[in-house]
Amino acid sequence: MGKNIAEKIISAHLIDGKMEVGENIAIRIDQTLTQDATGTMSYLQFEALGLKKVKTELSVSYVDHNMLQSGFENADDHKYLQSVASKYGIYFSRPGNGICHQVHLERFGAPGKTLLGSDSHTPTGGGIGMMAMGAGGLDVAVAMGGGAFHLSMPEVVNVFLTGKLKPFVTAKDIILEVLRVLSVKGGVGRVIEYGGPGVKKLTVPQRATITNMGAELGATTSIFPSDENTKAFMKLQKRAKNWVPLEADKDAKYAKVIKIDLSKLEPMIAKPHSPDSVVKVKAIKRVKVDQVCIGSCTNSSITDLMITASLLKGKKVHTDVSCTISPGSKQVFEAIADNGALTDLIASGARIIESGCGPCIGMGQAPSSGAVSVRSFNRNFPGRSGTKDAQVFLASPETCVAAAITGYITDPRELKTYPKVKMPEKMKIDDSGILEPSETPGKVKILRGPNIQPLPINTAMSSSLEGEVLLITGDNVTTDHIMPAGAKVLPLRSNIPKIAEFVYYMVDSGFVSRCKEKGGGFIIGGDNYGQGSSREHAALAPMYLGIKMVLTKSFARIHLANLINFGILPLTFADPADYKKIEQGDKLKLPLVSDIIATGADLTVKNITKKFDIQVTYSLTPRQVQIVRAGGLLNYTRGGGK
Ligand code: MIC
Ligand code: SF4
Repeated sequence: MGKNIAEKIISAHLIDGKMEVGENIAIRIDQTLTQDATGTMSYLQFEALGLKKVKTELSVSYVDHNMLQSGFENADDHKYLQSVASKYGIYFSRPGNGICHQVHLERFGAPGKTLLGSDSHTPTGGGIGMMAMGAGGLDVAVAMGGGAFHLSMPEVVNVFLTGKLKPFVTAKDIILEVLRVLSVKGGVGRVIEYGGPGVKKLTVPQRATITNMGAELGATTSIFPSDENTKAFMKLQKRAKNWVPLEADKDAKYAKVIKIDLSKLEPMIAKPHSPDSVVKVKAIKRVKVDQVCIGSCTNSSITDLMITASLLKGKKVHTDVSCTISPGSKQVFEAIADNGALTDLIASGARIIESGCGPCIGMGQAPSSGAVSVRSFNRNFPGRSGTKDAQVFLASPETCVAAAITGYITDPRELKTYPKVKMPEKMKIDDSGILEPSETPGKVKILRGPNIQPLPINTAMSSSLEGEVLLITGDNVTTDHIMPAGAKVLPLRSNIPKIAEFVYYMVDSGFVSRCKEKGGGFIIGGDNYGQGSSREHAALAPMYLGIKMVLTKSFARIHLANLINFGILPLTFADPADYKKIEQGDKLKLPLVSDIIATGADLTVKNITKKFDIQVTYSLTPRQVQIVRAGGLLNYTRGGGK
């Protein structure tokens, strides 16, 4: 039987398990990437493994998130990351060299390879036919140590593209349409594989926009074939030797096919506060805009910025709008400087920011109170911009420019002439922003500033669990709700005791003190609990506060794995209707839970306060059961577990 692209890559990397949907499989990881906000923890964990060198084909450490240096913390982390990389055989992409996903696509990614990254937008690599997945920092540390990546075999959904995009309709509108159709949980347990004649009409940067924002579907990853366009991109990067063709077999099977006629698409926009709140731009009437931000790992390629510059050329940003532009990489930044496009951007009144994540993660440029911000980014969760009551919309760079010029959310087709921007035929390749690992690693001293605190380690699970419900959340709670980012909190990523003070603080400022007062307890969640980022701090910090169990209607993939990795028991309601019967403050008991999950027997949670039993399920593999019982993956590995 024929194979689709995902099956081809998985079978070539399969170490353990059967490739049947839902089965637990283990695959070999060729490449890893980390970024600074998750990287310090990941390297502390790698150090704890006690190895001399990474065992992957290639590992890269990027600095792109924690770029504001308003205190010593971020700068300390950068030094630590640089020294660790040098010592352990890891390439180091310096601050200013660009956003991890953009730079990895340009300089390191290769079709047919597996890539595991401690960032949820790692699937960007799917734009060149990689099987690229996001994971918690601990899973990435294990992969750097040569360990397999364990996942449940996803089902593969085909998005079949026909036709050609019309002027002012973009790759961003394609992924926004997919999000409209599938929703933020529509990709859970799935790989989204693109195919059909429409694929040929999309360049690599366009494909990468789509695979990048596939993270918002909750998908395991998204992937495109590797074809002539991929080859042209690799050639442009002077890496043609890394190109291999990759396509689905003619008789490949898919769990579902979604057809999109590109010629029928129109400019789309995601309304506050979810990437799947998608409507046509023209449906939004007279919304005044305060801020426009162009950039992020979704839309900061050379073509994105060339289109932005061409549309802004000779125009001025509206006086009521603050417009920022952050190039995705030093390569892109230099190219627009060399060809003069940067001058057009500066002349328009746009504010140019260094290459990095910047406003996307609330690292500066927080909008004014109640502001409307239109961004070419991928997430618009409440408060993520740094301003609690800001209204963030997500759209293409074209729609962003239309808003920047007119001061209102405007269909970009009103700008009339669509610039003819093609992929450049040549790019200047200068890898001076990427440092090679040391040839004398024994001499490298690891630099640990006071911001880098030891990793807290959980204790083994106790035989029974008892405690209070400390919080009940709704559906689609994001890791931005659980463990907020932003300029104030991000610098504490290497300091769990300090960052733990901010768990859920935008949602319920009393949560942390309740945890302390009650000596820990439980969280009850709705559907798709923990969607969004890969940040393991959203599990690690609650663990530090004594959270032992999270009971939900369903979980998002990466957060579920992170809870298990840090020894928090993830359970789901057998009957979702029971969710409504629990109240904050209820006392719950799970008698002999450790033994019960070890045998795989049915599990009941007792509500002592309201005197009723709740049937729960735990879809944990035998290995995951052992990890949770041990109090997390580090304890499990130290105890000899594989
Ligand atoms: C994000 O976009 O939310 C982040 C910040 O890149 C996160 C990683 C992190 O929290 O450090 C992600 O996407 O995984
Ligand atoms: Fe950075 Fe934003 Fe991309 Fe996350 S989504 S990696 S914060 S640019």
